Amino acid sequence: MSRKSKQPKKTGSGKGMDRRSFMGTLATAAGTGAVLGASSFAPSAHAETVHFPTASYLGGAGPFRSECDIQDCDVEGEIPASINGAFYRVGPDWQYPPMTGNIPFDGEGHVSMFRIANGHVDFKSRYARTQRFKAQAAARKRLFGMYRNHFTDDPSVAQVSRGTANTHVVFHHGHLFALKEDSPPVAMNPLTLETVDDYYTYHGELKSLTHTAHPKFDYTTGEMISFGYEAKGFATDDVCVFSADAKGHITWQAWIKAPYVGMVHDFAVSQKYVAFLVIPMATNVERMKQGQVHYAWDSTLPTWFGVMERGGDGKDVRWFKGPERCATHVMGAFSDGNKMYVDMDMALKNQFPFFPNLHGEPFDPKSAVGYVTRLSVDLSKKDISEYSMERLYPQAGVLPRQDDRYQTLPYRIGFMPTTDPTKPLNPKLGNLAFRPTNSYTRFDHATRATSEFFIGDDSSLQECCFIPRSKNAPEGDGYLVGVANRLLEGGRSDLVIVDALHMEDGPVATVRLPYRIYSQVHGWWVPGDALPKA
Ligand code: V55
Ligand code: FE
Repeated sequence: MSRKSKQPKKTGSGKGMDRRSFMGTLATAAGTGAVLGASSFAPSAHAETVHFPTASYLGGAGPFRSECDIQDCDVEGEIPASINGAFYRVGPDWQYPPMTGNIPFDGEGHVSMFRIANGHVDFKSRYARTQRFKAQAAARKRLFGMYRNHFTDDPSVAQVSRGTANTHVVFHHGHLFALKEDSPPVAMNPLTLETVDDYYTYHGELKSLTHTAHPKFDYTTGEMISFGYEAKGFATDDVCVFSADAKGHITWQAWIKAPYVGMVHDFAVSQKYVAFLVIPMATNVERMKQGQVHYAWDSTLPTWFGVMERGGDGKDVRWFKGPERCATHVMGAFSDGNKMYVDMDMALKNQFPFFPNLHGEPFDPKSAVGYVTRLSVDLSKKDISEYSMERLYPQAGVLPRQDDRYQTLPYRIGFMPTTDPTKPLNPKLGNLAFRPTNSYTRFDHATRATSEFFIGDDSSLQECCFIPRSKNAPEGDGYLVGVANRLLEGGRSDLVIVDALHMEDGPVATVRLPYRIYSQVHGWWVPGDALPKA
């Protein structure tokens, strides 16, 4: 497939090349003028020695930069015999030192896999070979500037996709997709983690120029439902919603307009409706032209909750207003008749210290604390203009998940990494600016009961992911997996496996890695029988 057919706006580079070959890799950059001449060692292309400023090591966002393979990781405890599959995770990991002031969300996507079967665990990690990664590798230097700001790029990469593939990794129609919401998916081989397509367009059927990192899966139909925002290009208010069937063909596509151009990070799909939340993390073209990141938090803006019929043409979309709030992730969503319910982790104000507040307010950690909050509207009411909100639990946290088999369906069980302030903190850690994420909480919406796994006083937990105990196990019956950082060991990483029905019992198994791996944004479980044969 030529790059031209895959990427209509980005012509003139490497047409018809085998993108997996070394020459193809070179051509990716050479065709754009980044590296001219036969040798990637042309001195003008990389006059500077690579050196990372110390600050870029902070915040747990890397750089790690090592692609690894460990066969038979060291396991403490017992891996349940029924666990067979792969836990994938992705996060940003700087390939080259970032532009001064750039933010962790702009590092190159690094994907890792814990392949678990018969009590054994193999670990593998590979960078996604995005167009951007390959161009920078060929030039031996950074060519892209600030987070989602093309004004700050080297002119040579104007035709190269900016996507970093650093946010989420999911599996559908045989492909592992590394996702960034400003660009189409990057397809990887689920067994080898080789990049097989750096600009995936669903057999050429994708009309949106962008693709969310949070597609939803309807396990009753095999569909992957997805969307793109800024879908007709930079700073456009167009949102494209679509669905791909089990073979990756787009069978439904609709366009709607957002009330303003703001971050639409996640979305919600029920059997009947699709819902979006637009938050005051607003695209700021003026600031971008001054060399800043894509977003600034505009506290004068409302939130808008948009609901449309799934499978419709989008003309029915209704936008319901709400106050300033920050919410990025959906735990679960369902409809009941004409009512749509969406559970998100929601905070009062900007939750991201590295996205500036537009009106000069200092970042407020208290207003940034997220709580599981249920957003709802009754679409049979023609006269309402606002959505409803209810805080469901007192636990503070972010990155909620569910038993993913229940996506689009009425669901009862949710999970979230939380910070339990009643638990001890190891005195050897001294005075930390923030308490580490020290627990995973299980939420039962039917009874509002919760239970908690506490990792210990010296560790911090990344996002968790649910593994069903068996294919047809009841909702929430299975295990949680997630990476812990051992804070007294330089952040060394362990994968913990917790019985989701016995959260308080501690991990049933701990997979000990010999080093600190880069921090994950999101992760995904793929059962062994869905993976291709080795
Ligand atoms: C998020 C993460 C991103 C991003 C936008 O968690 C939003 C939310 C890792 O990149 O670009
Ligand atoms: Fe996310």
